[in-house]
Amino acid sequence: MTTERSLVLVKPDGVRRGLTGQVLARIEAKGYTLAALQILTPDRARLEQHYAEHEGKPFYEPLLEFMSSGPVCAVVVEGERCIEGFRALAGTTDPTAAAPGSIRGDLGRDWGSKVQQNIVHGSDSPESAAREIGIWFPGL
Ligand code: DAT
Ligand code: MG
Repeated sequence: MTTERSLVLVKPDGVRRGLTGQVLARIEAKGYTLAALQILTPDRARLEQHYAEHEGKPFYEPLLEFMSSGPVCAVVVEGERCIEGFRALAGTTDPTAAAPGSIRGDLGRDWGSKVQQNIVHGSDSPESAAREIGIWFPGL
């Protein structure tokens, strides 16, 4: 058994477009559990922590601006190998290139901005998941 937890975000573009329910439905249809959930507009301090690995990259400032532009839905997803599994459900970072059938492939589009507005975030490793869950759900 390798039951894992992953930190998933429905980003401001997903919430704004009314896609939160579809994203959660895909997670549940895959057999994963929603262990915790909250809707909030993240402040810069939280986003600096969350995206620390990307500091200094050309898309970093537009990314933080976009991510603080409205409510996000933060979710702790639980399930067998759900970290890799949710990344597969999400599809690749660029929504234009993401495979049809994936969240980004089916629902995302290129908005021509400096940052990919690709609907969802999912942790990329068990270490990232533990770190990110601590940022969004301290004490969980
Ligand atoms: P992912 O969200 O697929 O894990 P990432 O961690 O490399 O991708 O980057 C975090 C976010 O930053 C990503 O969801 C969208 C944005 N981003 C990444 N690379 C980008 C690029 N080359 N141009 C514009 N935005 C980018
Ligand atoms: Mg990432």
